Amino acid sequence: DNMSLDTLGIVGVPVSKGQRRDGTEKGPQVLRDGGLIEKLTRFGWNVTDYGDVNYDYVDDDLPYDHVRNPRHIASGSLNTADQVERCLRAEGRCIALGGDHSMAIGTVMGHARVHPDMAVLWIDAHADINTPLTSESGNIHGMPLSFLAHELDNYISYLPGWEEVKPCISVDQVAWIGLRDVDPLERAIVEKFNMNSFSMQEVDQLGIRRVLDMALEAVDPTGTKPIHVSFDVDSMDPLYTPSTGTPVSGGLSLRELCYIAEIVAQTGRLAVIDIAEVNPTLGDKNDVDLTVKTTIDVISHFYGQRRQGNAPEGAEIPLSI
Ligand code: B3U
Ligand code: MN
Ligand code: MN
Repeated sequence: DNMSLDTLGIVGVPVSKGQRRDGTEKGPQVLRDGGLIEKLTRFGWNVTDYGDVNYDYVDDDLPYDHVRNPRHIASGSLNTADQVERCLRAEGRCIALGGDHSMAIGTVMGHARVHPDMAVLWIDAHADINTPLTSESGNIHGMPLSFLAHELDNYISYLPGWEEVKPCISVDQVAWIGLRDVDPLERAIVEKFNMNSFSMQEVDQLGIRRVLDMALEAVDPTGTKPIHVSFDVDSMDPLYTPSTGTPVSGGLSLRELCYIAEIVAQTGRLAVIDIAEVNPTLGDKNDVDLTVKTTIDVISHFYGQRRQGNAPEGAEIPLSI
């Protein structure tokens, strides 16, 4: 393939039916309108926009048990997987703009077709590992990891339309950062499979530097694996990203996200990043503007922006004479 080192693809994943509120389907557009692509271009990236993935409307997509919109999410997830795979093969890197966090079913499946050994950093207030049987809400955005992990296959009940959605990673490939709203049976899953969970408790106890070191050591001990960051903006404190469906106070600061982003960027191995749960229909104009600005800022740090500054290549400082 003709991937050069500085190419990057954008895939919009305008899904909102993984949870109850409309609005996350507008996430890709507000991030584009906020100048994301121009900003990435300024940091030297050759950006190709692959447009938005199709999430087809499905007639009579009745809840199965209490799981809402199962056929719609399954077909959209398969489309997302195809598009992320295509983008990754052509560009080498992909930014998936969501969309609620059910988007990650498709992005991780697509990524796994190209790099099955990827390391996944799941940055979120929530664990998103409910199965259809443990979920109290019936919202699929709280379940993506249960569908993705081989070890949970036996715990997944039948869902209509899900025949082609198959697990593609191991629980050992995942580390969470930022957890602070985990359901009791989700915690039971974390403990049963001895998963890598770094909640806000560990962030407070150890600091973001050690937490990130430990998380990367757990999922990428050799420092060689392609990295998938699944960034739910509700991982951040609602002070910074208020326009999101399930804000939880006591979250990661902008500085902690910038730190994670700069260190991940330094590895040179960030292959796919999901941007999940931006909902521009929640809050007032200030809230939406702040959420979009913060999110674009964080993305920029994942793609080379550094707080110490970035000198242009071959910069010449003007002499006075
Ligand atoms: N764990 C709950 C709540 C939740 C998960 N993800 C979000 N909220 N954003 C659930 O619905 O599964
Ligand atoms: Mn999430
Ligand atoms: Mn969340």
